[in-house]
Amino acid sequence: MVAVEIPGKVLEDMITTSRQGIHKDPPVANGGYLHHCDQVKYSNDTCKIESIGGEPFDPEEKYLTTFPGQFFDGIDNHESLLEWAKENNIRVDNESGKPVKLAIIEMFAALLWLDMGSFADIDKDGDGIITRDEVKARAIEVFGVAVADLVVESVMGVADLNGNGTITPIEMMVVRFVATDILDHVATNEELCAMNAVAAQVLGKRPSHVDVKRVVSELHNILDEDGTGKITRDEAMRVLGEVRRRSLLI
Ligand SMILES: [Ca+2]
Ligand SMILES: [Ca+2]
Repeated sequence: MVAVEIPGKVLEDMITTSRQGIHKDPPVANGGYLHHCDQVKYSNDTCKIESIGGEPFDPEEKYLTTFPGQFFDGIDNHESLLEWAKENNIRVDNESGKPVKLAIIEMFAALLWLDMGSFADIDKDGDGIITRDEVKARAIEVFGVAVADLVVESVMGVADLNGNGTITPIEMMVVRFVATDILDHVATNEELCAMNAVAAQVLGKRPSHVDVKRVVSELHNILDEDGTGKITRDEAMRVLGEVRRRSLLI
């Protein structure tokens, strides 16, 4: 999968062209029917995108879009994309992007943290650090013995940002922030409010004024790469992307 900003009109044409067969009588399946996430509202009747992310669609606007990198090699023959890429000298090589399987595993591994309870629920000895054994014990409680080993590898891999084999409250907060954002797309103007709610979950209590100040400022140092004082989803995802991970593909 690769993430590319493409003009709305190119995206609309890709969807429309890939679905031409459904308007034939009888309908013709061509195997390239382009699906999209529920943030895109597209009408098969008018062949138009009506809205994206709840905002009116603008064909001239650029939209950050993720799709298989092979589209740029010509698979499924998305002519409008190929023409646009050629005109604008956009090149996507085979090393770009991330394998779909890995992206999906990371996403679900991040989401699993939402089921793991508070930091205190996992940190059984209360020393402020979560070890692999503590993650495993909690995973057995939450998910059962049968899948615990699989879950441990995934959740440790995605949350241990500095790769030292343990999880700190900040690391847990980052992964929960990302997981919450995957579900609710909270990384907008309400980011800090959302982070407060996350702080409450991670600390297992309503954070005190001092807790929040400390945690949020530490979090800002980790996430606010460009120093604007605001944490963007891109910044959170970049931090997640720097995770030193075991190979989850084997
Ligand atoms: Ca511990
Ligand atoms: Ca760590």
